[in-house]
Amino acid sequence: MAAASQNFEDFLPLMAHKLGGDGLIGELCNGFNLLMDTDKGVITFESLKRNSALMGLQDMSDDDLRSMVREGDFDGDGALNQMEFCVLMFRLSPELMETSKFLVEEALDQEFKACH
Ligand SMILES: [Ca+2]
Repeated sequence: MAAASQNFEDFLPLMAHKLGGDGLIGELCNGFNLLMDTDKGVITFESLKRNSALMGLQDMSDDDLRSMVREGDFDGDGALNQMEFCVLMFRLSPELMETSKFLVEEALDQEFKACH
């Protein structure tokens, strides 16, 4: 399980690039705008706590919210930028992950054909 999600994370930047802001990623990441600290442009523990009810997360404890930020924070700045949030959402949703893998494979396939 750990190995699989590790592989998937490698995909994400490529996929985001392929699908762009108007594609799947854009749809999925709309939640980012709801949860972020509008002054900083990133999701912090505080902004998550303030806005969590909008995402149906009001039952999550402070510890849960904190570990959510910690889990998604790849560059270690203590906040989630849009890409970090998207990756986290994918990791929290195995079903979404499967769909996305398929889309990435399809995109790669098209790329391959375009080169030949
Ligand atoms: Ca970060």
